[in-house]
Amino acid sequence: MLHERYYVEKEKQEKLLSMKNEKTDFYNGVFSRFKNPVLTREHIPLTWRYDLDVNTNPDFQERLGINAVLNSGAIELDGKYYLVARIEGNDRKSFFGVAESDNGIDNFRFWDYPILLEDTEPSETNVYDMRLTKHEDGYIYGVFCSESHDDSTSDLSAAVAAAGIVRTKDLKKWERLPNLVTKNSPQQRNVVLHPEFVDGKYAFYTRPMDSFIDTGSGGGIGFGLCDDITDPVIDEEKILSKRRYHQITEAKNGECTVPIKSDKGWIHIAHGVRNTAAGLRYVIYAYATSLEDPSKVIAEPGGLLIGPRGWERVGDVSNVVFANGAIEKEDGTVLLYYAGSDTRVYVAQTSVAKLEDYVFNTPSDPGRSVLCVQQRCDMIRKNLEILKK
Ligand code: M1P
Repeated sequence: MLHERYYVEKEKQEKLLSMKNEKTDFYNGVFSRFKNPVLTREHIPLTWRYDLDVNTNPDFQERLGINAVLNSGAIELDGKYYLVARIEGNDRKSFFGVAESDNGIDNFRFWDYPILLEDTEPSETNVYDMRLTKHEDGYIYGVFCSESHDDSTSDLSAAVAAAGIVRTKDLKKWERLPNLVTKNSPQQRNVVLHPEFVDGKYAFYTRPMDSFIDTGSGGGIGFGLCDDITDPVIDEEKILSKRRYHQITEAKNGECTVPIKSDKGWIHIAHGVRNTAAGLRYVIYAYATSLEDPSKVIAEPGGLLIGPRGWERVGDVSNVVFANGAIEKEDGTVLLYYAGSDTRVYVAQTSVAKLEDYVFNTPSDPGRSVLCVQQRCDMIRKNLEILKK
């Protein structure tokens, strides 16, 4: 017999899991927002949190609580939508779990077990933010942050971030490969594997960093090639999306999702960070690179694509939107999964055509207030002429 509270909690959860999601009335012509988050800590199976044995847990207490469900990799396989979510336990350690849905916008349910990675990195303390790449070599790769304590100092909170790599064919069996080595960057986070070979090599979007939080001399999102994914070494990184003074990328930036191929170029979704009196503010932006040379930027719309709004702003790390997964459907619809304030996962719906229009036709940031006003006045003047007719 189970504790009576189990049935109450189970029913509450079933109601949440089977809730339909609807678009909000938010409009900007580029993407739609949805009312409900697609994943929250309440989506985590009760079996992951409670000991259901009434002898060892007579009061039905949560034994291994979950604090948040956030930055999720995303992939479509055989008509189903999968999120490989970052799940953070009450103990602050993150791990990965696969949640599955038929439509990608609601009814996500976690599989029976979280992903147990091969324990090949003895100093690794935490793992998070997996990007999933369907690579043309036939594997699905997961690239994530592998974090260890920095033993070279007595500072308890000093850490080292590296890019961990796993691969799979079915999201069930995962093979762990060595962590990525970038010869010129001591730390890496937000590393994404490009889906195609470039000059016959594996191509990575990197984010060179001098230290764990500050990117320091790291100038932005990098690009590097590696010959052998089973011994992944990048000799040289070229900076493509740069950090810039008084723009959304001033403090740091990072590649969010696997780039999306359009007729005009690779469309990249990234995050930009600025510092404020209230702490770091994370927004999502987009840019494009050339189809012939994915390391060459060909369009850079100014400003943010998604900023934290409403409830998205509230959570463990407030004022943050962060994405690491998107799915392009066969009809060109794009589902972009983004976390609100490191606490829960939302979905935005757009399309390759809309993103292409946005990336190639949104004016770039001219860099100074006076130029921005001129840019806006040019549009207003044209609009007033149109309205006069
Ligand atoms: O707390 C916001 C985000 O901070 C980090 O991103 P970045 O490396 O760009 O600073 C990541 O740890 C991410 O998980 C987190 O959402």
